[in-house]
Amino acid sequence: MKVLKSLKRFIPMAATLALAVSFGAHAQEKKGVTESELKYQAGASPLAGEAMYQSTNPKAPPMTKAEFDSARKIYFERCAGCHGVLRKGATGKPLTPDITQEKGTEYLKVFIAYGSPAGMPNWQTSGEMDEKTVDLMARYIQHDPPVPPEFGMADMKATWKVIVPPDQRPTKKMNDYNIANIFSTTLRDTGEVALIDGDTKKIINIVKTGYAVHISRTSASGRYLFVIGRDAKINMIDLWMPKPDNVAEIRIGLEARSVDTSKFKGYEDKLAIAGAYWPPQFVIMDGNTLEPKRIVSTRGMTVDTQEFHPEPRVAAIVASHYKPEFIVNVKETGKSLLVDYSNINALRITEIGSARYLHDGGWDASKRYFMVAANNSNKIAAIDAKDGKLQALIDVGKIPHPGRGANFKHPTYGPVWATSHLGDETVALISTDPKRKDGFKMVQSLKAQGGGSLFIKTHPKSNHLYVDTPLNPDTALSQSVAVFDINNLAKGFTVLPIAQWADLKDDGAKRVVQPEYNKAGDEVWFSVWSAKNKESALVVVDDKTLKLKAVIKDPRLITPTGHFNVHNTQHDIY
Ligand code: DHE
Repeated sequence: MKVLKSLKRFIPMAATLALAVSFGAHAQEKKGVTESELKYQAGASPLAGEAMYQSTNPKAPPMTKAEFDSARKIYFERCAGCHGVLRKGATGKPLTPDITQEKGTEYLKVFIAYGSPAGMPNWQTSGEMDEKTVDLMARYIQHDPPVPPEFGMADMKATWKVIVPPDQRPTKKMNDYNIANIFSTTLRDTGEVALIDGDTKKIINIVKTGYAVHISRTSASGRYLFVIGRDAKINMIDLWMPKPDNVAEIRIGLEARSVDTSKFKGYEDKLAIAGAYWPPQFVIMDGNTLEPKRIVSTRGMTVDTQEFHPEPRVAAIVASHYKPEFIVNVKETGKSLLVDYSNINALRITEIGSARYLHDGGWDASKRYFMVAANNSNKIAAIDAKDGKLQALIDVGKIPHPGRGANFKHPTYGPVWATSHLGDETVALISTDPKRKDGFKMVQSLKAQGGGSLFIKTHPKSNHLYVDTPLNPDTALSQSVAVFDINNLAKGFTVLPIAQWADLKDDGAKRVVQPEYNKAGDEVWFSVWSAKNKESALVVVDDKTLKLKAVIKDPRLITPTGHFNVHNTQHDIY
């Protein structure tokens, strides 16, 4: 403690800033990280539980095996989301031994304890780590990063289960649900999804899925739901069963976020694809059974500096409507891969470079252009799925985060696709009409409630545009949503107090997250997301009147976050 105190005396704020800036000499880009982004990125990685080999680096301060294992667990729980599995840097600076050993233990302790204006949290002064832990972590990051195991075909096959084989599944729909209007709601911390009847608002089933489940996607026919957990476990749910439930499952890696299925004419429901964070790879599977067929590594060169990156994570994946192709967006290399699945024994992959770090995105209204956020570059890359090229790289606000974005006809600019931002309060409207002079440029920037936005949504039948702000530090903003009238954007926005409408019994975080329309496009659903031990709910708003329509509460609705309407997800309507 004495050393830290004296160091802190000699390293006042300005010096800490200088240290922070000089720290990432090899980093691609120096910029402040907002509180919202930190909250978002710094989630626990399932790799924390994996055994890894400790290599002894003679230049690093010594560590016992017990110390190393304990530090490794903390690293994957707290640090890997920003600094990367192999510590090559992403939102956070690179922390490879060539950099950290040069800084030395005392320097690193100050950095970890007090944080930096560039966004590093103050782990010790915030009370989240004690002095001993800070010392442990300062020594740990001077050692070679332990490498988690690979996960190849044999590992996948060992986890693959066909719970109900295709020939034992129903040959027609065996229930009375209007399955096109079912919502699959992520129950993040219980590793489940709630299947909710969109007509009656009743829970149909709670289905066990992977750990910290992330997204759901619908097959081209609308019959199957694919759900992926952060632990890379995919569950395939058959909506034709008397009570929809799992029919197949597999793990495609140790950590993942994305899944989709083939949608091109003639290939409907034939193939599924999932992308992993670790190992950095994607896998193409049989769309009926999840049998793994082809695994492709995404390790390779970055788009800009053209240096090798050992862990480029797979971010959003979409299925093209124009060709038998999946678009696989690779975060750290800043490349979109157009994977032609017409012959998976001779895969043809068109690589389109744009900017780092590709994260999430969605189709424009014509479904020809895939609009993907390059969040660290403050840009949207428009990928032309018909001609297989980069249509444009468009400057937007700070850290765009569209989810799948929102498409509507702007009274002045015609068809636009919109994204909100994690890092500022703006909503960027991009013209998606290639014939316009200002096509694929930002034609308008609206001011919404604040930064910390994750998702934005509208519907072809609606005149409203909803913008959430679940990661804004101000609870008045994180617990409400802004709504624009598309025909009168100049009027500004109306605020709907969604969390207040939920009328929850305890004082949880009540973050209002992800607007999602029903099939008819006349209702909008929101999650009111509190911690695991607090009450959460779903709130349904009447889109015409902007009045509360229903609150869905149930003790089983624990930590609801994303929700996916079967029809809108099937047809990419947003
Ligand atoms: Fe997500 C989509 C990654 C944290 C809710 N999230 C995505 C996608 C990626 C991703 C790559 C795009 C998938 C696709 O389209 O194929 N998310 C990550 C992270 O790496 C990150 C930052 C940190 C982490 O540890 O996972 C992260 N995400 C979150 C959350 O904390 C959210 C808000 C709550 C939760 O459930 O975990 C969250 N992410 C979502 C949702 C989508 C999503 C609801 C789908 C949006 C859509 O409309 O399709």
